[in-house]
Amino acid sequence: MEAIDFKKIPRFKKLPVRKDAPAESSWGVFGDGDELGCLNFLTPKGIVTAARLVKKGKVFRLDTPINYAKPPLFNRNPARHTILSFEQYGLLGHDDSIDNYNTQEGSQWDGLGHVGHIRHRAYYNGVTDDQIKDGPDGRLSIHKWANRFVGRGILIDVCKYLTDKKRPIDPLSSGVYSLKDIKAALRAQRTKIEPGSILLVRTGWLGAYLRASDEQKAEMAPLEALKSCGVEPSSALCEWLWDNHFAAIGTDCPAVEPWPWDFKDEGALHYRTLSLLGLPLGEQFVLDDLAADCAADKKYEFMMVSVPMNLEGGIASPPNAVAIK
Ligand code: UVW
Repeated sequence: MEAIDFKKIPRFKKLPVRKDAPAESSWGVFGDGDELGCLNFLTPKGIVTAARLVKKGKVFRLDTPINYAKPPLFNRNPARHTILSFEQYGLLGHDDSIDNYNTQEGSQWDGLGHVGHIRHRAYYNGVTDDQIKDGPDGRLSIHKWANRFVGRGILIDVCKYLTDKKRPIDPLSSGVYSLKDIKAALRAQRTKIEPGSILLVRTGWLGAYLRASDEQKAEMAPLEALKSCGVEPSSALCEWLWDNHFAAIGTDCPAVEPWPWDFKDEGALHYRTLSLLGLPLGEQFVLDDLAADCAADKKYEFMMVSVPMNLEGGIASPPNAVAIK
């Protein structure tokens, strides 16, 4: 992890810096071989500053329990957990086996190998499909983030903001939280953006999902049936994220952007962020308790520690994240 001169980072309007790179891409900004994208905005100085935000000793776990969604969304498979006994060796003891585990079955960071650009047929920084699949040290692997994801986190509770304004969005619809609403919520909270922050946006989806009946959960789980709110998938949103040097964006909804999104639409946020900017997307994060605490003490900033799985060649990971205040 290195210091970074934020003043030298080109503005979004000046992207791309490489002639052969797609429009609105950051390819080459951090070097042609870079695999970390916007995580480069997390710096040692940023970590020290983040640690100073710890005042109360309160810890908020941001991951759902494994297999929380029954059934998992997007036709993903549930994990099978078995407790294995050591009894045959004369030891009173156990260990675990988790089979069939999909790293995206619940809370997750989408790694930069999760989605490549539909037209450019390439992932962040021009990495090809073969380079991703090619063995244990695959390019853009999630294990390259395993000791990177620490810094100042901020929460924007746009769900609360719009609910307070009597303009709530139904989280279980494909409703859109606009950039205008997100900025207004930020102003209402009086939260300052600092370069190198990890942005969390509360949409209210996870709470609404958890309140649904078992039958409703079963009905909404398949990829073809799911409907979810999300943030505006626009160039303007990406400009705001990039020019403020956000390191990542995580939300409590299934796709950050509204679901369904059209895989043929180049304007989808998955393409704009993962493939073009190298900006990690976090989904199905647990934010309600953190949001309640932020509303109570009016402090929407905290230290965030996320330790993605050390899975060589991995595509995504549960965030293994905590916010500490
Ligand atoms: C897809 O968008 C396909 O998956 P996810 O929302 O988990 O990134």
